[in-house]
Amino acid sequence: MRIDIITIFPQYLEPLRLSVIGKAIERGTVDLNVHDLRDFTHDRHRTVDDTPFGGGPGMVMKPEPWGEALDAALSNRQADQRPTLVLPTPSGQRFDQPMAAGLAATDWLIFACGRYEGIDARVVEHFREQVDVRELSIGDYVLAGGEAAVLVMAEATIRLLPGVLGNADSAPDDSFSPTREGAPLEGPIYTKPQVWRGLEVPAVLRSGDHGAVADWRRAQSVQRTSEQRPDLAQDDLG
Ligand code: 6GU
Repeated sequence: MRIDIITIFPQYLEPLRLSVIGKAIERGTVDLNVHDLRDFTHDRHRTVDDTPFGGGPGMVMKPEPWGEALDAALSNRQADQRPTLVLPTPSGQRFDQPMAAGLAATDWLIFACGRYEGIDARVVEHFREQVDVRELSIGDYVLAGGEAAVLVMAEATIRLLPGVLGNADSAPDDSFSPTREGAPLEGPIYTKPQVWRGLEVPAVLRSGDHGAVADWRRAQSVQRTSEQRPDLAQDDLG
């Protein structure tokens, strides 16, 4: 999968080069290209923002650098390629696990990180012809810019690509995995030692009875979901 990220803070995205996501980039599972929006300005101050038409507080990102940056990212594409352009914004649709899976099923993502009050709306209007546009939010709170949200969405997406996770942390059991019907949250987990500071690992997990272990985990998961996320609980489950 190819991923382009356009930002005025390229260093903000460097954490993607760490750990399991970083390995996916090194192996070539992901072709990550981070672009500095200011490289597409032409004035001495490398200006990317201006005051809003109609008045109001804050600044708006100018369309010209975005137009050039997106033209550059889209250059040399094949006629049959239609990338998905993700615009992180608190006024977008809520990003969730099925959306991560949807993004992981595409072969080219472009993330456009806005700062200030946002990007001039004509940029999306113009590029809709060439890309599938998704305006996405990671939750109901306001960040200073899209970069932190792109770290979140890119990591959630990349870890779902084939070969990115080892067997040790498999995706099918994850919280929110579609296989966890009605009880999406994972319950408690334990490792050695069997007793730590007087606290014992639940006996069922050491019983060797796989059916009993599965039943116990399911019950824990149902309980956790109803306690922590009543909005996700399906109240007809044991
Ligand atoms: Cl995607 N961007 C910004 N700036 N703030 C957010 C967000 C995104 N999602 C939640 N808050």
